[in-house]
Amino acid sequence: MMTARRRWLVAMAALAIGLAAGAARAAAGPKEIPLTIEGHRFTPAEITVAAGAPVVLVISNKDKAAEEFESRDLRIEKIVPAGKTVRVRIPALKKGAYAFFGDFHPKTAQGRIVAE
Ligand SMILES: [Cu+2]
Repeated sequence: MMTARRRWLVAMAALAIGLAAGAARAAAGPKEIPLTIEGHRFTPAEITVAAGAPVVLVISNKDKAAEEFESRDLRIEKIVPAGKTVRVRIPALKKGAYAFFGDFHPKTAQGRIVAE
């Protein structure tokens, strides 16, 4: 027969295992790739991803002006306010190159995602 204390320890151990499993599942989500906007340019300007797996771009705008991350190839448009960070989900891609640009500063803000 379990004592009350032992029952409590077993319950806490089960809870800890459950929390660890939840954390492992969260970590197995789409890969996150940082992308910085500074001086109206993207860094890195070329992002390599694995074909067939979605990723999340974590786009930080360090400029004092808003930018819009845009890709006609991917049909994505997302405003990134000045000084803010936004997350953009990129679907699983076939092998190839997919251009993106900053719609508010297209002369300098250019980049591409290469899926291989
Ligand atoms: Cu646009």
